[in-house]
Amino acid sequence: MKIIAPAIQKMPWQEPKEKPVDAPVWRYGENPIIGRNPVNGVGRIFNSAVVPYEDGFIGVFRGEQVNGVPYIYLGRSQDGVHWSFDQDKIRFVDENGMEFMPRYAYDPRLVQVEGTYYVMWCQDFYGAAIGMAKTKDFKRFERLENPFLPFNRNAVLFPRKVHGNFMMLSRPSDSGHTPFGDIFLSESPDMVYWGKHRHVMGKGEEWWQALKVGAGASPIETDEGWLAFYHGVTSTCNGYVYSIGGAILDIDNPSIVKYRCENFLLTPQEWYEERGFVPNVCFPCATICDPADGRIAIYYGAADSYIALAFTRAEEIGEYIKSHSRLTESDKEIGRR
Ligand code: BMA
Repeated sequence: MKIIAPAIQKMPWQEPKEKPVDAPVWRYGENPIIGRNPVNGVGRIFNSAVVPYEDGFIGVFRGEQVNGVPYIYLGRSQDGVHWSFDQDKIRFVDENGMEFMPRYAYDPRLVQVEGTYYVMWCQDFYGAAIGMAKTKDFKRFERLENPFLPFNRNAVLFPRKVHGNFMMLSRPSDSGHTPFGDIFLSESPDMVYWGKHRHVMGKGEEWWQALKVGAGASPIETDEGWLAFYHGVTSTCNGYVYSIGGAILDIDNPSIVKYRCENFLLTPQEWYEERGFVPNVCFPCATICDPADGRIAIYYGAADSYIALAFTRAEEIGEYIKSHSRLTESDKEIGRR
């Protein structure tokens, strides 16, 4: 499997200490890369997204303020591993340049499409829904129309248009800690009007993803389809457990799942994943990839308390997903009923 993406100057990377036993995904040895109290007034940073920018990296970070309300903070890094953050949260403006501050903002994703960077997150729109903004310079963040009706979360834009339209995954749900959820796909010619909604994938029969699923990182274009890292959730007598799953979506009709790995790729097992504000959470939100040699770095939130980094290679993860693929009936459909 070959990655189709712009060349990258720098790549956060570490070879595995030992060959992984199951999925070819290994953790960074110095995890977590962002610890507690990273900024004045912010107790925890997690579930955040990064992109290459200028001669380093930039990202939008979920900062849990000390009043308990999440907001989005801007961070910069030279190597993708060590991050510094703006002390103040991002100040969004509306179409007229007037300040626009959502009541709360969490689980941001960040995707560049045709030279513009789009931020999407969960905010209050009479209940949990998707908020969006665009920026070209990471100074002015202008809000866009809310793309979907409430309730919805985990919106993730594709890195390029398909058939001339922007494509976005999302996960309609309820307003709470929703005990259900499938991933859907919607398209838009202009980032304002969204339609042609399609079902992509629902929960799996495998127990680790038997409760709900949600889109994670922006899908990676490859010569075999869109490589999508998502989260799968199981419900235990002690609460939800979030693992990272992998699927390959059809390149022209991404609502069709070509391969879906029956095994999780990463599940909570290290202290920073098992112990924290919400134990047992691995929540992927972004990847950085090197198309030259297929290296992929996965950024994931750990236990709603930290950010951690894991690595894989396109060739190996592609083989693993394909050789352990198990599709449900609805995965194979175009997703329109
Ligand atoms: C989900 C979201 C995530 C969080 C996860 C586990 O519903 O709120 O932000 O990481 O629960 O608590």
